[in-house]
Amino acid sequence: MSESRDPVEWYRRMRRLRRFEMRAAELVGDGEIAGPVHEYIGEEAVAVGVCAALRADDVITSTHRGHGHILAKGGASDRMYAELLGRESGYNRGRGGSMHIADFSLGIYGANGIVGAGAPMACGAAFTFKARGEDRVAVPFFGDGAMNQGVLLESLNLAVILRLPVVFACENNGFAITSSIDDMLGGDLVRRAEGFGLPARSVDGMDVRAVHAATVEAVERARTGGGPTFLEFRTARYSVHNISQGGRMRDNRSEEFLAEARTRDPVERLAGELARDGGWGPGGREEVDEEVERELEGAIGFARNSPRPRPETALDYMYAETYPDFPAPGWEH
Ligand SMILES: Cc1ncc(C[n+]2csc(CCOP(=O)(O)OP(=O)(O)O)c2C)c(N)n1
Repeated sequence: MSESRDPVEWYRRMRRLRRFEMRAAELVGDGEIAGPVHEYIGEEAVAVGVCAALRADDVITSTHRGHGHILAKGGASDRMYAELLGRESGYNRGRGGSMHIADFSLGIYGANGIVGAGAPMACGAAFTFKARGEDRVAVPFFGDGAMNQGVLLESLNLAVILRLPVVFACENNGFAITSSIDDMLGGDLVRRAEGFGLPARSVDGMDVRAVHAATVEAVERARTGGGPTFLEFRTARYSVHNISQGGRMRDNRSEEFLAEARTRDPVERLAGELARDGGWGPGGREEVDEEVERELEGAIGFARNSPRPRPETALDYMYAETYPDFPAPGWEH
């Protein structure tokens, strides 16, 4: 999905993320999706604001809560639903499920179930861009919980010493599964990042305009050789950590906490601003919403009508059969 500075387009993308997730939750409830689904609802402004500041040839790495990042970078909803429903037409031919969706052609270097693991991958991509003299940028998305992972901290250090074109996008929703950041994080998130020697700032992650503006600035710095930036986006996830056929996970956040978060809803906030400023086109919000519903309805239909992998192919694609340069000349067992 291309760069965009159009707030109506941002709304369309956020609405698409939200409705994609709501329909996915229904499909879990109906027993059509077997694996776990980590809903992104409430955090839409982060993925949309960040990805709208990226070029098509920039890359992202994602997380276990990845649907929003993938859709915002241009992922196809039909192939995503097909993957969630375990169909051959899915991004991973139905074998990967929610946490392994990737599309290298769109610069999506993959969702990732290993907390923090997208950061070194983004550094690797950025290192390649720099070595080749390309002005491309890599953005790892990760949560506040990942800030306690060693590999994330090593990646911050590496990005600084190699002056890599990376924009670290930290989605601080205040919780890692059921653990509050107040109980889990020593010091302050932004100051911790600053300690590695890169510019770091905190941004209202419920405001897509603020997310976009901060990212544009960081991307510009990275693209022009200024090195990495750390952005903390203060956001909120509305749902429990994940849902699955096994039921909903325990949630120890209070009703008051969730109710307060919903008063800052990113989708409704932008919709309200557009209404106030006369920013909607002739068809208004309704036209955009209907367009999104039509797309998702078609995407779910596509997934449902796609065949499941045949059982005898269960091990296909598990192992690489050949490596172009392996074994290397002279290499012996
Ligand atoms: C290396 C590793 N450790 C632990 C886990 C188990 N785990 C899955 S999600 C999660 C919490 C992640 O929290 P955060 O990074 O804040 O992301 P959020 O779920 O809030 O989006 C944990 C601990 C894991 N998947 N990988």
